[in-house]
Amino acid sequence: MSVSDSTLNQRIEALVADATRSVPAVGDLEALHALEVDLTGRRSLLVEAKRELGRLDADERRQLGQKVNEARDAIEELLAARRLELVAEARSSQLEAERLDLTEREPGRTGRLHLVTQARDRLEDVFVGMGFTVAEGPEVETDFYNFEALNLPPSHPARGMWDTFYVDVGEPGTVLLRTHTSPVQIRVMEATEPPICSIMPGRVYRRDTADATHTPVFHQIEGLVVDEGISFADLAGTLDAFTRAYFGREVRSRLRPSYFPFTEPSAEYDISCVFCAGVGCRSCGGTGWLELGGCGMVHPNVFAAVGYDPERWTGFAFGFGIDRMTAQRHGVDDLRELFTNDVRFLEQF
Ligand code: 2NM
Repeated sequence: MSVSDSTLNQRIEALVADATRSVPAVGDLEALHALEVDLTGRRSLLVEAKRELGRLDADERRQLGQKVNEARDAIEELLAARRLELVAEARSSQLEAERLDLTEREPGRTGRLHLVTQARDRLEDVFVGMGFTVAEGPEVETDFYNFEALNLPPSHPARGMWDTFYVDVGEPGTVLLRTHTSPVQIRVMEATEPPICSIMPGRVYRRDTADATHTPVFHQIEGLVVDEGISFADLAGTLDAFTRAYFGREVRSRLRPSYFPFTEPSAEYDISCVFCAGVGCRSCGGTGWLELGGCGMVHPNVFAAVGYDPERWTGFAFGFGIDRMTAQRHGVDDLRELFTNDVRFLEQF
């Protein structure tokens, strides 16, 4: 081995030793790139040594060549490892810098859930306690899920019961904002075999002018139970158990005949007035009862639309408005208050 190539050998070893200390200590990607140029670039020792190889005899060339390659591999591995670390650090500090705090809480004040959200959470708790699962679905729906599968073909006169917002997508009249959460029940039935015992809470849309008793956006909760041998008595018992669990043991429920295209028979669901215990007061218009929602036995055509055999399965469904029920309970006499989001109103609850 010549003098020059044994010095080269030592310098390469020193270079690797130096890189082993310096590369992991580099603080940012720019500095890492500069160090990479120093260590492996055109003017680096490794490239210089490669050039020297030509002047060596075969044996020495092989030895030094191997040395250079090993050194390059080791250094590139160090660089790659540090680059990975720095990229990860840069990414997480960027994420941290761009993070948006959407809570908007003032120091020393605790935020709260919106009144409607509180009501929805409690409704879910009560139903889950009774064995229901919670299902959700899209707010932008098709005519099929919102109407047709619910026994409302295009010609059905009862379609006028819902003032629908249509979305300007596809064929006119095919895409809409759901007018009730029932399309979620259709989706659940399509996706699973009975037994089904689910509730579907969520936001729904009707083309109404906002006034004290109407808002174009509101919240519903619907329930669906399907199995063999489900009867109207199961419907009445379930709603009664819910009434007592949610409103209190002393509150009673009753059903009155009604009409919905998707249920037969159909009924209105009332509870005894929670303000006057059924005696009659201003809140219940002197009747002693508060109207909560509707219900009924799922129409055989609805089962047929989702591919269930109507001869085998029976079931009931019910639905009511969360906003109205909550407003009534808290003596809010204008539903618009729920969506104006004036904190002076909201922080009362
Ligand atoms: C209501 C009242 C009565 C209902 C029925 C169905 C389905 F999908 F099973 F046919 N979903 N929702 C229903 C029945 C909803 O809300 C006032």
